[in-house]
Amino acid sequence: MIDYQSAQLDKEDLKAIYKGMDLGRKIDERMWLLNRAGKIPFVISCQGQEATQVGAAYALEKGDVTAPYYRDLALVTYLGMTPLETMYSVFGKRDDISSGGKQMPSHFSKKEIGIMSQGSSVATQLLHAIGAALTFKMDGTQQVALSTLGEGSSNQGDFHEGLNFVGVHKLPFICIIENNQYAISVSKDLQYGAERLSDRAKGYGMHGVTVDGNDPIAVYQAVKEARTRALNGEGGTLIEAMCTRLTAHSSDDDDRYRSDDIKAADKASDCNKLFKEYLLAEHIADDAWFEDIEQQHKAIVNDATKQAEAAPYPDASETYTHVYEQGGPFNA
Ligand SMILES: Cc1ncc(C[n+]2csc(CCOP(=O)(O)OP(=O)(O)O)c2C)c(N)n1
Ligand SMILES: [Mg+2]
Repeated sequence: MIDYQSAQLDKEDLKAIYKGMDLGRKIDERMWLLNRAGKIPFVISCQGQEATQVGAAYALEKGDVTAPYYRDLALVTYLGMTPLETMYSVFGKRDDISSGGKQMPSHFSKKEIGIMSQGSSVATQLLHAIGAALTFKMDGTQQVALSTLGEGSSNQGDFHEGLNFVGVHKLPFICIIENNQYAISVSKDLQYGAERLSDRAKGYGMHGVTVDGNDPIAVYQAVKEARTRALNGEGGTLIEAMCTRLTAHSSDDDDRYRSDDIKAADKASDCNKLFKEYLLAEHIADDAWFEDIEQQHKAIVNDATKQAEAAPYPDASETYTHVYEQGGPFNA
């Protein structure tokens, strides 16, 4: 971990960051159990990327806008998506705030806290956030837009076109590549030839930096600095956060392409475990504090699970709500 004082964080900040990481992990772990028990159809996991996600979210301010990607459960939870809202979504229940239980889960959106709507086509979310950044620049407001994506998705045309636009117009935009080194089964060596994806920033006219994505303090510092630059009119930043995908790509992927040795090594770099060890070693929190947080989060996740499981599914009459303006082909 980098020195937290040099990042202008104090011990309470670090505890708040850990809490965010732990809550994200606990919701995610529950989702896998529910999936394997046949209760929810699909999980795509944030596990191993919580340090990047919460470190980044911690550096944002009210009024900033995010266009996250499907792995960002810890990020959106920290920003204010409640565990119950997440559970409604994964159960496909009517009260799901993103789609009324009709989209795949993990297409996060929550207008009140600036989370933009998204779909599954990777990298499209960048363009939405860059549009928001253009608005901030035109209106002269003190806001930034942040978008995230995986390293595999950074080979999409949307990424290159979007970041080029950011560079041309010096937009208040922050892009984080959560580089977990796999795009489903394809390892990073078969995805790109560059040594560091942040080097691409130079070609767009942006600032670029690669950070240890297992260190929430380093990610926080990088996003904080990017935010300051953006608000000073110095344009966008591309941050590559090196992290580890601790699970299979999704609940539909058996992950046999990673050897047991690789999986064991990945487990050892679990960011939540490493940050907990750091907080204990630095005497920032003790075992009793961690035990208390665990219990609190378990109770929150239990309540959310029970409530969402008991909630109603959407009615068939709602099939076309928010899909067709006129209420669907039968009513057009
Ligand atoms: C435009 C598009 N092409 C392909 C897919 C199928 N797809 C979904 S996730 C994924 C891999 C993305 O890998 P990466 O960007 O590294 O993100 P990660 O899942 O590793 O976090 C692919 C190819 C898609 N959703 N959208
Ligand atoms: Mg990846």
